[in-house]
Order: sequence, then structure tokens, then C-alpha cells
Amino acid sequence: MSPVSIAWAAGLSRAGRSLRDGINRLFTAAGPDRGAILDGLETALLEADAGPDTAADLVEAVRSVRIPEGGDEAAAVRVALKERIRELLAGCGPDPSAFREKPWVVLVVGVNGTGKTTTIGKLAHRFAAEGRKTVIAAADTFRPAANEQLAVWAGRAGVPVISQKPGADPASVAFDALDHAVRHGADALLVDTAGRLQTKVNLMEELRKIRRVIAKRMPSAPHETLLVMDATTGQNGLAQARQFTEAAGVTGIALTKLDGTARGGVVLAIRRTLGIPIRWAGLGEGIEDLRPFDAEAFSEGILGEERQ
Ligand SMILES: Nc1nc2c(ncn2[C@@H]2O[C@H](COP(=O)(O)OP(=O)(O)OP(=O)(O)O)[C@@H](O)[C@H]2O)c(=O)[nH]1
Ligand SMILES: [Mg+2]
Repeated sequence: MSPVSIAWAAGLSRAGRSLRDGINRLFTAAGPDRGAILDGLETALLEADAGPDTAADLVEAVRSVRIPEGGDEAAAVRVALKERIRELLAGCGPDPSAFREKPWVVLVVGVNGTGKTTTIGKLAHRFAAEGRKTVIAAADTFRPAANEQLAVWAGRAGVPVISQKPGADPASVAFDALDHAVRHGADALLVDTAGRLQTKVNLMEELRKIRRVIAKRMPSAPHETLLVMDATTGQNGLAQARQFTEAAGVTGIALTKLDGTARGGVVLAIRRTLGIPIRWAGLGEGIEDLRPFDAEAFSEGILGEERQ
């Protein structure tokens, strides 16, 4: 395995556990009986939060596999499953066009408490470590102490944060910060926003306004609208994300708290259902605990050779 795969395998040992264990168990228990394997696979996928459509999709991929006389049924199923998972997750990972514009503007959105501010701290740290001049906009002017929390993260990452008083217009903060980033030749601007429920029409309208005002200062921005999603909310989170995506023009997903769920199947459901690339995976609360999403390593983590 590559170093990236090893890091993933460690970080995702929990997230992929239910699926990996379920699949390994069923290969041992079902023997060469394809029908039993298919039933068990569907159950394992549902238990791992892959959702009914994605589970049916993967079962179908396995159903059509042909095994030569005397061939290894379990091995063939494993290969077919891995292949389909790779297909489903193709195109995930950090945006290949990132930093083509200067500054590269990332608007970070999501429901309350999903990990937006933490993810911004981790991204700022990563960008700064890559030698990219990074600025953060504190456009969550709603939650008390949001400025302070962001300032702590910015301090850790060693990047400046542009803020106004609590209660200020978030679009105005975003504009000021972008203006600062442009004038100072920054490579990246990360815009934090307040958590909001996708059902609150006025709050979704506020996001649209932030986007419009950003575009007034830099017509091509925001270049990425990153939806931060909590992996532990599972299928319910998926439904929320769908509406959020429709309303806010999301172009990528950061999936957080993958370290806190045994149900990594939600990764497959998100990609297949929403069709939006998963760019980043949050695997803990520390500044280093963010990984570029790697489809290869993820499928290896789920379907690796390790057995009980
Ligand atoms: N285990 C784990 N915890 C995380 C991860 N990302 C964020 N958290 C925790 O989730 C909690 C909420 O994180 P925040 O970054 O404040 O979330 P937010 O989306 O900015 O919240 P609001 O601004 O209130 O909507 C904190 O306790 C974080 O430490 C992750 O990848 N794994
Ligand atoms: Mg926040």
C-alpha cells in the first residue's frame, strides 16, 4: 500500500469497519453460494449506511460477474465490488483546478455543527504549509464567539483572519476579506459562514447574497462552494445535503467525523446520489486530521485483504 493508503486505512479503520466486517463475514459464512453472498452483501451495505439505491447498485454489479468453472467465487465478487466502488468514486478528491485563479475563493457552507470552522482551520494549515498565502473571512457573524473560535484556528495555522463585529452583514465581511486578499496577493481565501438549516429560506437567501457580493469584487468567485457534511448523520444527512446543494450551488463536499462512524458506506451514497465530488475527509479534531479524499485508498480500506 502507498503511504496515503496506509494513512487512510488507519484513519478509516473505524469508518469502514461495519462494511469491511460485514463483507468479510459473509464471505466466510456464505461459502461459494452466490445467492447467499448477494443477500449478505445487501445487508452489510445497508448496515454501513450506503442506502437502498447504492446497495442495489453494488449488488447488481456483483450479480453479473461470471466465474470460470472452479474459480474463486469470493475473490471474483471482491474484485467486482472494488471495481464498482472505484467507478462510483471516480472524480473525487481535491479540485484539480484549485489555485488557477488568485485568490482561489472557497465558500464554506453547511448545517449547524458539521465542522465548517474546524475544516477551514485544517485547510488553512494545509495551504499555508504548501507555501500558499491564505486569508480567512469570518463571515459567521451570527453565533456568539464564532470570531474567537476562528481566530484560534487562524492563529494555529498562522494565517490572517478578517472579521467585523458580531451581527455584521456576512456578505460585507466576505467582500472586505476578498478585497484584502486581492490587495495582498493572497493565493487562497477561505470564507467561514454560520451554520444553517437548509429549510430556512431566509438563511439560504443570505448565502446567495454572500455569493453575489463576492462576485462583485471578483466575478469568477467563489471558485469552490464546499459543503461540510457530518458523516455520522448518515442517510438523514444525505437528504439534508441534497436540498442544501440545490439551493447553494455546492461544487464539493468535505465529509467530517469519519473517525466517529462505523458507517463509511455513506460516502458511496453521497457520491452516487448527489453526484458531487467528495474532496476532503475529516478524521479527527486536530489540525492535521484532514485528508484529500482518495477513492483508491477508500476502496482498499473497505475491501482490503485484512480478515477477522
Ligand atoms: N471527531 C471529529 N470531530 C470533528 C471533526 N470536524 C469537526 N469536529 C468537531 O465538531 C464540532 C463542531 O465543529 P465546528 O468546526 O465548530 O463546526 P461548525 O460547522 O463550524 O459549527 P457552527 O459554526 O456552529 O455551525 C467540534 O467539536 C469539532 O472539534 C472531525 O473530522 N472529526
Ligand atoms: Mg463554525
